[in-house]
Amino acid sequence: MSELARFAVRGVIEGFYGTPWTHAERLDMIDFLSRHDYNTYFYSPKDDLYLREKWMEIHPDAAYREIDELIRATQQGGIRFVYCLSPGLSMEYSNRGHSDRLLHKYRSMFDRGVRYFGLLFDDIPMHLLHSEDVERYAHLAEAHVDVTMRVWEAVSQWSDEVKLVICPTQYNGLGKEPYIQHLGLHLPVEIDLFWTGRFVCSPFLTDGDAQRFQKYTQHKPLYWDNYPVNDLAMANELHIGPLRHRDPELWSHSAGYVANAMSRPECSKIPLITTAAYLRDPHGYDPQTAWEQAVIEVAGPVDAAAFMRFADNVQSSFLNEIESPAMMEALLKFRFQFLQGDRREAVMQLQALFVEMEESAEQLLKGMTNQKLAIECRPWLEKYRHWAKVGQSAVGLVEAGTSGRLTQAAYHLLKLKQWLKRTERLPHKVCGQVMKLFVEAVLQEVRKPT
Ligand code: LTM
Repeated sequence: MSELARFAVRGVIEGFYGTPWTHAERLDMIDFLSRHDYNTYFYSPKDDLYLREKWMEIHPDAAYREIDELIRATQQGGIRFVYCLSPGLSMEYSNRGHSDRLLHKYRSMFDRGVRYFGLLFDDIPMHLLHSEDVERYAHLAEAHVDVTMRVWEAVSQWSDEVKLVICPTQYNGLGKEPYIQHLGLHLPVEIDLFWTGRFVCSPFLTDGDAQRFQKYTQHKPLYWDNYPVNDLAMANELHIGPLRHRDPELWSHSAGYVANAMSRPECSKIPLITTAAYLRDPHGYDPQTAWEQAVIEVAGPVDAAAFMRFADNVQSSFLNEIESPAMMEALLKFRFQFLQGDRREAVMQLQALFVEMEESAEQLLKGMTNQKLAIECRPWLEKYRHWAKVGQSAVGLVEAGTSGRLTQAAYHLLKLKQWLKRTERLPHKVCGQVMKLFVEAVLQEVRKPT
């Protein structure tokens, strides 16, 4: 790897909607980040009231004690702690009292050792909310520049080491939209701008898009990548697949890369290890290899094989076009072999696969070494076990039906319908559409007149 191929910021943001990480989980994550060559942790859970809804109020004493401990842990681990506030739901940008409140909170963190601050305006309306602001500013971007400059002028006086990042309200697109251009052209280049790429969740992050962003805003984007986060509409997906489709030269066209994690920290570690591999060596990055290593590290060597079988079926996300690849291959092989005439062998092999699937699920549900991982994955593991049962009944039906054992076939058909109903009640995404299509094909055969 070239020594220069290095993202300046290699970060993780606790920036999701949903239950924030616990204090113990944060400490563990900071240790994890330090061991995997990340250098920045952004403290910004959307549902921490004191960072967003009650942004004006100071944190309770107990929270300050925990934050002190987090700051110490980041200092010891060589990680920068970024304290982010999201005032946009209620802030009057023209109100000096409001910006003084912001500064008061940033100052309390500066006095605790924090040198990197975030001012986040994401997920608020694209228009001005208060009549005073409407009178004072031509548009939202002008207000955001004004308040950002007020903050920057104060915090940059505190120390030369202070850094500031803004999350624009429009944080995705082409980079040449009027709002983001206005921000870019009116804010000094030392202030970083978060950018999620073309979309909120961008399937691809490309050098070309980064260059265009810089051309129009005069800033290199600081990538806020919404992977592996799985909040809101993605809540039924478990993003434990590897990072994909990030260009290898992105490091040179960006101010850095920050991954938005899931509210499930132990699960997040799997994709975050693959992300660390990408950040370490973007040109040499191979998603599959990094992923296999990540699973061994997080699930542990005893459970790695079973977990990998499970994980192969839990890859649904905006990054991944192919769902359940191994299962898909096995089903295609089955179909081919079955039609070619070696029916017994085809049935035996597919039944063995579904039995192994159930055994893997049982192993992971009952006694996984990494208990926390098992707890976080439980709903998806349950669904995986259910699909194994569906699969076994379906194969049983095919086998009995094609060998003329009609009583057994009726029994398997009943079982299949029962398991299918139970499985489809579970909302979590496992096996994508692959198992469902297989079962539908089997049921269609059954419905055919003899
Ligand atoms: O992406 C950004 C900048 N903001 C929010 C995140 O807090 C949220 O986690 C993601 C994913 O739902 N989407 C957002 O809009």
